[in-house]
Amino acid sequence: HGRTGKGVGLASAARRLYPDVMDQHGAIVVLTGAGISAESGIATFRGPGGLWEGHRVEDVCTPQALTADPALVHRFYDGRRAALPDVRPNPAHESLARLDRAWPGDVLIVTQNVDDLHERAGTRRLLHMHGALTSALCAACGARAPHAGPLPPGSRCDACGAAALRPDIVFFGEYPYEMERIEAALAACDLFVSIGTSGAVYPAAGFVALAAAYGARTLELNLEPSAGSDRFDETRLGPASRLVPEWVD
Ligand code: BV8
Ligand code: ZN
Repeated sequence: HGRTGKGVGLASAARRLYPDVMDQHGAIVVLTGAGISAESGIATFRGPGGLWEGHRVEDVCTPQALTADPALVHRFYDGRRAALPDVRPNPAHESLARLDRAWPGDVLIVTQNVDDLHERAGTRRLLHMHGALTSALCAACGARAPHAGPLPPGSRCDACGAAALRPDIVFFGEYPYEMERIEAALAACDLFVSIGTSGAVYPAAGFVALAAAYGARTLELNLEPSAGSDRFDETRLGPASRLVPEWVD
């Protein structure tokens, strides 16, 4: 490449990183977690201030909690959805959007996050494996539809009419979205990069081992060592808003 001015930066950065892997426009899979949105002002889960009304995400983000106390669970997600207009993408989201636009090979950004900061930065090859605050799921017919504003328990589904809308969030014990597509991308990628995740939650925490088993090079960009750091070829410690632009550009 080098056809577009932008391409030169990416190409030289990639060659500097993994010359053997990236010359032939290698395929890249990026996994992001709450750490990439921390500098945009969205609290992470397992750091200081990671609790919400004294609850751990593991206690609020389950089908049992939704059945036992729907108002609490809906309130948890309504509060996080309402905060979206007050935050904006940071340089880490913006440089991943540049990578998505400028890299000539395959790129897939898989996020565990439910905020819309990757979309708002312009990333298109994006997949929310744990769902999204900006959509609602019908517990009766499975329809998913964009949703803004509060989502009170008993909200009605436009597709089937049932009063069964719930936050479109993958709870603990529920199957993450698009696992087949993710596994295929991991099997085919030349480089796997993990950004801002503690490696505490599966199956996302197992992606590095899967990518490495298929021969990909693996890189971790995180503020502090994670549960999976020793599985990566390389770990760089620091804030995502500095490390991600340095890696991409
Ligand atoms: C499933 C919903 C079956 C949305 C979430 C025992 C062993 C293995 C697995 C299990 C087990 N017991 C139970 C399980 C299964 C369970 C699980 O893994 N539990 C954990 C707690 C042990 N997993 C599930 O139930 C999943 N489903 O397994 O189904 C299956 C089996 C096989 C294959 C397919 C299906 C469903 C998991 C999804 C649950 N939903 N969220 C929401 O409310 O947000 S998980 C929740 O945690 C969020 O999605 C979040 O993304 C995710 C992971 O957290 P992180 O993103 O990593 O955030 P965290 O705060 O932990 O860390 C932030 C990191 O950023 C830190 O490292 C920090 O250092 C760093 N950081 C901070 N600031 C910065 C920074 N980095 C850079 N710059 C900064 N400025
Ligand atoms: Zn429905």
